[in-house]
Amino acid sequence: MSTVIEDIIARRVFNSRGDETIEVDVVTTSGFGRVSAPAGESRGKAEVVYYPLGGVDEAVKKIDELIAPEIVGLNADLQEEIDKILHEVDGSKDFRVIGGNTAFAVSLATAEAAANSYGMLLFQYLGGQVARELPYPLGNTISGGRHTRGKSPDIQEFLILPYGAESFLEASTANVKIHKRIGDILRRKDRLFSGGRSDEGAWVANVENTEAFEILATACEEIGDEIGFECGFGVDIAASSLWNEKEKVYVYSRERRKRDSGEQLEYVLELIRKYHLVYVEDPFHEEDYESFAKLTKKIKKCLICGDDLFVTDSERLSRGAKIKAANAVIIKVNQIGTLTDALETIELAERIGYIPVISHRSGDVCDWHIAHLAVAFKCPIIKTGIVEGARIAKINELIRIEEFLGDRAKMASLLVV
Ligand code: 2PG
Ligand code: MG
Repeated sequence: MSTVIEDIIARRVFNSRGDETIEVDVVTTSGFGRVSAPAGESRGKAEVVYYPLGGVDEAVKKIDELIAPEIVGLNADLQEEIDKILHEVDGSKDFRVIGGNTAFAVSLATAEAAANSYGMLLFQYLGGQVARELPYPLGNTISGGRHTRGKSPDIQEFLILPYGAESFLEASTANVKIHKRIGDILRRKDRLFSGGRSDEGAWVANVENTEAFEILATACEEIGDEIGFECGFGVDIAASSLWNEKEKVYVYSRERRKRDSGEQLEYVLELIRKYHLVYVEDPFHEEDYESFAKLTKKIKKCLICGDDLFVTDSERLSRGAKIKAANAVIIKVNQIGTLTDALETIELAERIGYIPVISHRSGDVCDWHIAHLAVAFKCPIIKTGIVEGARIAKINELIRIEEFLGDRAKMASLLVV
């Protein structure tokens, strides 16, 4: 068995939105890893740059001309060294030269190739014997904001979290049932409901925020009663998309309302209390650490999660931690570029008591790697949709991992809810 990298092959493929993306094969003497990169729609300003000028074709060239010569011949299990080389070859702070998605695909395909060379699954290779905890699936049911066009809620994602489940299979079954029940309710409510779904497989419906909350509350309660465990819900407000920097207000166009920072704080607090929300992501825009801290201080049993706020960057997370802004952090490897960078953020989160929530992107691919990262790096929550091919790829992989672990499998502990 040998992990020596013999070849790196890059190509242009498509993501679930039909946009071009990069795919990378890392071939070792005794194994192989293949990864293609996802893409966000509501991206944080501090995320790395996805591609160099010239797009995916240029990224493929960079791999052939700049990256492969540096990496071929090295051992694929030298993850940190390879990720360091990616930074050195790029030379910029935000991967603008080779592209963050280029780095992402090479970095993750290297890990996959190493695991494969050892005859191990990715989660075993990265997490070792102790990796046996399954995450709770946080699933999108109704889309709004920048993830939709036309009439829809202002809030980007209405999410469910079946935190009472005792296995991943039970949890993902609950999510599918609730998603279907929400579809039934929407159909009954609106004869014109087309059954349309967003990129993430969530319903696109002509409802306002308040109606969406009521529908989620009903569906979670009904299905919770049927299956016999608690299912909570929450939101990704994606507030940077609502923020108007000039006027210093959040613009809720569907509601025809504007809220300044203080009003936004009151509004979110009211939502948490009224609907017993268990999860709120990006309730404020990406530079407003102070409001995140104020909200976190005022609530008890709810995860306040930073996505655009932290962009999987350990420096931004430690800045937030100093004032206790949020208590959870979204982990999207392609926001920061490499596996090593993402792991640094996860490790920091663990040290400072923040919950790492591993996440898909709205434009994703049928890869399942984040399912393995969740188990390997003990992320108690995976945010990856409920239906739609790219989401199901990850959900089904976790069902397989749970089966593979057998009696050793257990659900992660989610103390906050
Ligand atoms: C988010 C994500 C994923 P995007 O805001 O959390 O749901 O969206 O990938 O478009 O940034
Ligand atoms: Mg988000």
